[in-house]
Amino acid sequence: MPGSLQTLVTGESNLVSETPLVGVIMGSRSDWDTMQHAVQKLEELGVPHEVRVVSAHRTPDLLFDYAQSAQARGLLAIIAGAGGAAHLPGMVAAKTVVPVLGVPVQSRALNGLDSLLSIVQMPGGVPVATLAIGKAGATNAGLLAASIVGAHRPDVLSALEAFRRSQTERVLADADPREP
Ligand code: RP5
Repeated sequence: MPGSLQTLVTGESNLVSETPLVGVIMGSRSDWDTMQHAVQKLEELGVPHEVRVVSAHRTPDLLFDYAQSAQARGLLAIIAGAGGAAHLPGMVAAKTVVPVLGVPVQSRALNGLDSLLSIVQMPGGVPVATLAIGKAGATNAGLLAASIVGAHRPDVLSALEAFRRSQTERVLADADPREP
């Protein structure tokens, strides 16, 4: 295993107590404001996960190591967020059959339209499940990854169902928009 990946697997700061089932990666630390919402959902739903900056352009070798070893390490889904020329999700998908969920980060220059188009327009044969731009996309990526994990983990599926129920109940209990 390459040194950089060894650090990822053994580095305490990146690990929860269980073997990660979902990898959350992002092109830059500056993506964290957005990507934290995916991680928040994984935490709420009890999904073992790892978090790491992996840049398609600045650390391409790490990207290849990460994607190539993902399946063997037991990852069931990879959430990949990036902004601008957002090649990370597509390049990861090119190197693994683990499902990749792409989150377009809202860029300053073009409001995330560049990120969205970079991620969504994959050639047929190499899929990336592309989410909405920004916080909503990151949140939904966390929920979608939990659904994938839920097929193997009944506890995660139950947590996801409970989340949906409580969301519905919250809306029904507060249905009059004129009330503060
Ligand atoms: C992308 O470039 C990253 O995903 C980030 O959204 C964007 C800008 O990166 P920084 O210059 O802020 O590191 O690769």
